[in-house]
Amino acid sequence: MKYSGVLFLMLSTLVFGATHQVNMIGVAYEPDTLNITEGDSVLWVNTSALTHTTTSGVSGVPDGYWDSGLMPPNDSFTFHFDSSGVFPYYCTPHWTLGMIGLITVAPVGIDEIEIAVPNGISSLAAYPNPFTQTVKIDYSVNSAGPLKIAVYNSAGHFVMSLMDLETVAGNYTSTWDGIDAVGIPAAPGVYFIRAYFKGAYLQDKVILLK
Ligand SMILES: [Cu+2]
Repeated sequence: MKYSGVLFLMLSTLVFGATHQVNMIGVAYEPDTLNITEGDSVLWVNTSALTHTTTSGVSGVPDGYWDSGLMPPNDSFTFHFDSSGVFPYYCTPHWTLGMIGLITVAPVGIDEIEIAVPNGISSLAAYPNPFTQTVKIDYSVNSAGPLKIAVYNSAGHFVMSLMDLETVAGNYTSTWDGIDAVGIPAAPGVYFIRAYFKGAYLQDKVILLK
């Protein structure tokens, strides 16, 4: 009984999350970049006198996550983000004028869970370290389950996803070529490579040299 309040709190966080608003002003999204957490929603509001869309994808090519369709002035559209990752989007009539946006969704509990669970990932090693071009990441998984590996910068911000799929037990290697999720070379510095598995993660610190 004493756990029911905690459980309800967890469920309501998962179900409702937070809602972040993006205004459509002129031919721009404001803000045009947004960092949110898994389970959050984004509400786009057309506060301009033009008709816009919010359409997930790049350079006028939709990727199917969401598409508001044409939004006349004062119209709004909401999308719920139930998985982490990087989601570029654009306005169908105005992307050629630079009306594009980016939403980065961090996994839940990123700063809260730091211990690998038993029967999870038993090792994670990145090499060479420091590196200049490409770093390899060797890791071992002891059981089947969903595995995510991603790169974060020294401020804890998401940089790039390296793997996101269902694995079976075994030894694996991933590589990171120093490019971020939108294709821009990452600045030299310290990065963390994290492998998420069954609610916990292991990480290795790597240094990218110029
Ligand atoms: Cu537009």
